[in-house]
Amino acid sequence: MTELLLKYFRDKQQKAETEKIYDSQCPYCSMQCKMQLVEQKVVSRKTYKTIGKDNPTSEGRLCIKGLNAHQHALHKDRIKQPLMKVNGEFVTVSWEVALEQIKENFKKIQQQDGLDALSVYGSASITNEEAYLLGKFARVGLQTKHIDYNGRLCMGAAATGANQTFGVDRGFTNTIKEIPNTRCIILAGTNIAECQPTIMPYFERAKENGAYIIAIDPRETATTKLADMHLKNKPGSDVALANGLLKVIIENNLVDQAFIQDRTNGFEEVRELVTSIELEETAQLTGLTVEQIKQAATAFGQETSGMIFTARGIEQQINGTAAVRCFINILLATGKIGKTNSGFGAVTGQGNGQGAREHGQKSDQLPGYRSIENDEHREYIANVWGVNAQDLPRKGVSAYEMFEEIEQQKISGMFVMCSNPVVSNPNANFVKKALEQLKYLVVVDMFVSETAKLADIILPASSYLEDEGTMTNVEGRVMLREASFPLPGEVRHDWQIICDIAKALGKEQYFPYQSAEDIFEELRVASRGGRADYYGITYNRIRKEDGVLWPCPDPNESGTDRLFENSFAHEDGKAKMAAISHKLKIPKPIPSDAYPLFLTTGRVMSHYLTGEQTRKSPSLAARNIEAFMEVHPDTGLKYNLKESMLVKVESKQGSIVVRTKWSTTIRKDTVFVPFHWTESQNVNRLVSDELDPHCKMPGFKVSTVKISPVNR
Ligand SMILES: Nc1nc2c(c(=O)[nH]1)N[C@H]1C(S)=C(S)[C@@H](COP(=O)(O)OP(=O)(O)OC[C@H]3O[C@@H](n4cnc5c(=O)[nH]c(N)nc54)[C@H](O)[C@@H]3O)O[C@H]1N2
Ligand SMILES: Nc1nc2c(c(=O)[nH]1)N[C@H]1C(S)=C(S)[C@@H](COP(=O)(O)OP(=O)(O)OC[C@H]3O[C@@H](n4cnc5c(=O)[nH]c(N)nc54)[C@H](O)[C@@H]3O)O[C@H]1N2
Ligand code: SF4
Ligand SMILES: [Mo]
Repeated sequence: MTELLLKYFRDKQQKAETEKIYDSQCPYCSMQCKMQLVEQKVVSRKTYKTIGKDNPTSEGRLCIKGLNAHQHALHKDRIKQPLMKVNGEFVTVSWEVALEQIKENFKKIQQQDGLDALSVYGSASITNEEAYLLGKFARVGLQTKHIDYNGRLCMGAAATGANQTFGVDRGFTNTIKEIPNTRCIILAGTNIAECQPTIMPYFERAKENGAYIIAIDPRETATTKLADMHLKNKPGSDVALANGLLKVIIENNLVDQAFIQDRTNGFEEVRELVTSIELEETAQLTGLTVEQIKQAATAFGQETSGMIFTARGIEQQINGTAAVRCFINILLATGKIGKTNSGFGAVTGQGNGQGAREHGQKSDQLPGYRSIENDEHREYIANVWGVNAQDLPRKGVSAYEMFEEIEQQKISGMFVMCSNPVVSNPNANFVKKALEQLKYLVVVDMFVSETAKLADIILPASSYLEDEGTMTNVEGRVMLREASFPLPGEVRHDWQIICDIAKALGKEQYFPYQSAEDIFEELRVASRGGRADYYGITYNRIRKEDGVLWPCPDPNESGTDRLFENSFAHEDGKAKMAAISHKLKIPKPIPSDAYPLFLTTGRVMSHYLTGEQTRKSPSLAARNIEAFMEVHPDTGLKYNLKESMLVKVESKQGSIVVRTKWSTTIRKDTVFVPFHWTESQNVNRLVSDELDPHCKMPGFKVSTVKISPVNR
């Protein structure tokens, strides 16, 4: 061997000796891409990079957010000790002191204001084990009815729509692997190219195989560019559009009579409603042409297979549940569900947006998707938890409504875990005031977020690199996030923090866990027999099978790839179609002289939700350093704006200042602002407090605003 080769192998060996690899899953979206953090030690300096790891869903891919996720997790601003507010300043304290203060304040509030005066605000970015435990903590540890979570603002409408229609809510009815083989795809209010980037190859393959893709979005996005047809509808007009599409399908006899007969209820009412609509009215409501509506409907109706995907674009509306149901009506009428290559997909948002909506964080829910108002369900869970069913609280209120209850002095203490509600809730100015009004606020976070700033105490939580547990991904596949990176400072896992507080409150016997797996073992039993049944799933099984799709009631049988092949989950086995008009009791905002433009909100590729994490990542922050308002130049000029200048955006609720960004492809009556920034760039200062009556989803996607230049 030559000297050169020898040197090469020596170097390589040395490198290997100083390289460590840590498994994890991306902390961001529902794709839950598997990844590895590679730590290299060169002399005494450690460097890090993230690489993808093969798995059935993301197939080893990562997007830019995943590739740079370690930058925030390893950031110097991570809090590593509890922080207590003393005279308006945060000081570091020991866990002992922190837990003692929490105990004292929680007990005082319970004695003075009653058990329901304490509230819990949870998250769909924590593991299944933690989401489950947080629900138990509220009901057994604190004995309060007040618990809800950020998923209310996310998957609320999709979940309610699916539950009402199918009787069960697993985001995708089919596995992701079927997408490339379907013939026609409707993407309704979803920007997968920027929000679930590693899913894109499935859709690209579908297109290569000849599928016709229809995208519905008021803006042109990287996703609508993939589509064969882009329906650039007015914000908030999706119910009208779905009903119009179904009218054309029915009148052109593109329905599946046998399927309707055998598998559904309610078709007659739906037929009556939609056929009574004039397409000219649909065109006027949606801002599309009759021709476009006919073309889209026929394209979908005439194909032998098809899939419809919805996301927040149609769901974050005060009739979001209705929009979901009306799009599912199209699948049911054409018999395109419960079959190979045909089905529905509500594209889940957060990393554990699916699992965290199943096991009891919702105000009206118990584990396994059980109902807190159902006596049998209460009895079953009380038994698993070793408490009396009578002692379990009843249902509480939704996420945003908890802030209203603070104002009404029904809630005086709050425990926030893994969420930043000051930035993510509608009517943000009001939410901030409400939180300031609390007697006591505990925030568990990795950073001093906008919400954490208002806390009396901040507890340091572990990150995706450190915290092991299961996450249920976009497909409904339960995955095990292996994580073993050393905990920095005195950071603890969310589940440990819950157990520590429970112990301080004298409830230790109900929270005896030593590991995430211990909690999962209890979750399995608690979910057994429920709609989201995880009983058949174990850590070992997940490891062996690379994830298991729920429902999986039996350890000896496989999970469920495709739902509804023979029946739906309602008692009679049939799906419930719903005849819902676009007309609302409380109408949606429509542009007026005072507020002449639609405002819609959403995301950009490089940032995640309230931006608390991605703004800390230099590689991501560099791509979008600040908020902006996407506006058509014709509209901008009409309001005396120029490209890239500061603009004041005002609604009835409040105002913000951001920079203009010209777009020749957005509707001229609509502007768009992403919600990843805070303070004077927090677009939620403009969004109203109106909620969907069925699921309590805020109308993030439709506000009306006026815009004007900021004179300097
Ligand atoms: N990069 C990135 N990825 C993410 C996230 C992130 O913050 N950043 N968040 C994750 C989470 S939690 C979620 S919930 C998902 C969200 O994923 P998406 O729902 O796909 O994202 P959004 O940008 O909120 O909205 C989708 C699209 O809806 C369009 N839209 C707005 N109003 C309307 C309307 O009235 N009708 C219709 N048909 N469309 C409308 C918007 O223009 C936008 O392009 O993304 C997940 N992935
Ligand atoms: N205008 C507008 N508003 C919206 C939306 C919209 O489209 N438009 N979308 C809504 C949607 S879909 C969502 S999902 C919500 C999300 O809203 P939020 O839940 O408020 O958003 P995040 O930024 O994920 O907040 C998570 C916080 O927890 C911290 N954190 C991260 N990981 C962990 C962990 O493992 N443990 C703990 N304890 N803390 C952790 C982060 O630092 C961050 O401060 O926003 C909603 N708000
Ligand atoms: S953000 Fe989503 S698509 Fe991107 S790497 Fe993370 S999990 Fe995968
Ligand atoms: Mo979300």
